[in-house]
Amino acid sequence: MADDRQISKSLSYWLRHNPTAGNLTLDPSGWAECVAILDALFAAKLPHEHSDLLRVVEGSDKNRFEISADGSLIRARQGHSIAVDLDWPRATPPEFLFHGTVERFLQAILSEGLKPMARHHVHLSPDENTAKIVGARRGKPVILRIAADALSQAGKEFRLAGNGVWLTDHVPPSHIERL
Ligand code: HQG
Repeated sequence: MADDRQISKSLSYWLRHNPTAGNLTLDPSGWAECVAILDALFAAKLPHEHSDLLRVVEGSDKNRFEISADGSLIRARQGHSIAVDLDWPRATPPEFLFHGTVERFLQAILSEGLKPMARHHVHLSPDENTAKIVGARRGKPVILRIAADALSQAGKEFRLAGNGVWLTDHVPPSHIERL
């Protein structure tokens, strides 16, 4: 439904980048009150029942949002450009993780490594197919294979977000291979 897509886009914008635009306050871990979100949806002339919010959160293809156990709070699982402490657990990655990008970024990536750019972390996918979908947002996808286990053993910190996306601060060129 077109409205659901617009609700999802608005949630992404408010919860990752600009809470003020929705008149919202986020706590240090990025949570906003569901009630405040319903008000923001109302102000944006979008469907604003609690059920509308739940439907969009549950229908998100990438599990972008998380509702607190008591149902009163909502946050984006990752992708922020504003400062939030996401407190995802440190985890030991599998041997390889994947990153989907496009040809025009390759030269920079292979010389300076993968950088978070506008986000807080480099986002890595658990499988090639997911990486392909991520890369395809920008054009013909190029898949990079990351030697994640080797990096982890060398002390690099990896965190696993609730939706299966792996987060880290930087991937050096030495551990990137183009597939
Ligand atoms: C590239 C979406 C030049 C990087 C997706 C990427 C994902 C460099 C772009 C999630 C570089 C950043 C994240 C360097 C990295 N020089 N370019 N040194 N290092 N890049 O969107 O990984 O729909 O911030 O390859 O599905 O594409 O938002 O990161 O192309 O899960 O929920 O710089 O966002 O999910 O782009 O995507 P992004 P991403 P959502």
